[in-house]
Amino acid sequence: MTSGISNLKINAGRLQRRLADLATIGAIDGGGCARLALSDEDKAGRDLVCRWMGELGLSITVDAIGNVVGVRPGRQAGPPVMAGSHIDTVRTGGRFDGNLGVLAGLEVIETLNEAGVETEHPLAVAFFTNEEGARFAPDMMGSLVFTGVLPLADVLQTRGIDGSSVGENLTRIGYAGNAPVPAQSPRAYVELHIEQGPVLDHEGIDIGVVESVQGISWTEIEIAGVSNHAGTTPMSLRCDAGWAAGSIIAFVREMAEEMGGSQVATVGRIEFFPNLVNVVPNRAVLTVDLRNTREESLRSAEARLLAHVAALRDAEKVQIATRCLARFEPVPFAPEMTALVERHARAHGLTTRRMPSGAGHDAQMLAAVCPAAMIFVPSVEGFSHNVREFTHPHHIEAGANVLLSVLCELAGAAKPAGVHS
Ligand code: HGY
Ligand code: MN
Ligand code: MN
Repeated sequence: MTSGISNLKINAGRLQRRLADLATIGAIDGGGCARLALSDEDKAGRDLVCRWMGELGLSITVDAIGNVVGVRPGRQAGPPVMAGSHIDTVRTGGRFDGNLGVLAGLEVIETLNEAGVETEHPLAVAFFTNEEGARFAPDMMGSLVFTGVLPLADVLQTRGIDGSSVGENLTRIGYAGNAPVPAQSPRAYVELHIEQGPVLDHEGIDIGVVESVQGISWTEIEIAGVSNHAGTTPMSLRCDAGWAAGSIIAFVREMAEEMGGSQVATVGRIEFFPNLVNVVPNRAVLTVDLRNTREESLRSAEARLLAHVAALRDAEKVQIATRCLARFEPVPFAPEMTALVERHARAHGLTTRRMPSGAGHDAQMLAAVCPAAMIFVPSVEGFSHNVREFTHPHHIEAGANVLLSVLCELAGAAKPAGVHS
């Protein structure tokens, strides 16, 4: 058990400096980051975090899908207690989404190194490839391969929104590693992450104890109509792919509002062809992101979307093809892991509330192979996937200290006899 370390605290300034340094890579106006998975910016971010891992004495492995794990040995060999998240971002990313979980993990390692604290079990810090799924679907791609859910060969062939493949980009950035996948399961996995929603901030709560991650359904819809002259084609003779796309956008919005509860719906990506002011579009490609904390409600939303698509085919005489990009059922975290997070947060004198995660996370995939937990810290006004993403420094420090003590308990940290600081 942990002994002589109860007053151990992370170095908040050092963590803030690492967050700021990493945020300079792929920096965009407004203080955010754009490091799409497997881009040159992602490579530069990976190189920096790997350098930090090396400086902390971690032994670094890169697996065949580019997941990177740095391990600090314990007194025993065996599977590590792992902290982790991701360092790829969306195109309008903030500086905390994913990055906080990885850099707070490094901060825990450095704090233990400085204090001469040993652990019974090895400790690891990981970042997983392509958590966002914005360039290559699905999201959580790296952790899905790490845990054996997705076969590597299929994933390497996946083509992204720019037409290039995961495999060619992974090789291009030099992160097609040789560590095997699926990987050995960690002993436990803990992910510190910003909430990315407004709840903790609005309620003035310090720590979110994440009980589950809601279900996710991503569908790409391709509509084929007939291009025609915008001025001469009577409305009754149109097969307008653009109008059909607009109908879907309106439908999913109204459906989510009518369903209520946790149901959300987003059309985030859309393309028209030929995308010209005076031509009726003959092709539209759009994505629909549906989420719900309840699987049966999510299935109902999916069925209603497909029924609307079927009706559109007939009404507008267009062809419509749908392709599933990602589909994950809601994932509960083990009660003993949520209780552990809650107990440590309260021991730090922090306020807590239990809650689901609206966003997807690598932790939901790790939960299938080991005890997993998430620690949320507030996002000011709930902004995320937006350069306005912000978490107050005192919440960053609080979250990292909760991560520290949770990891110390899971890994059996103790000061060796005679070490005093
Ligand atoms: O889409 C998500 O929830 C995550 O940001 N990948
Ligand atoms: Mn994230
Ligand atoms: Mn994200």
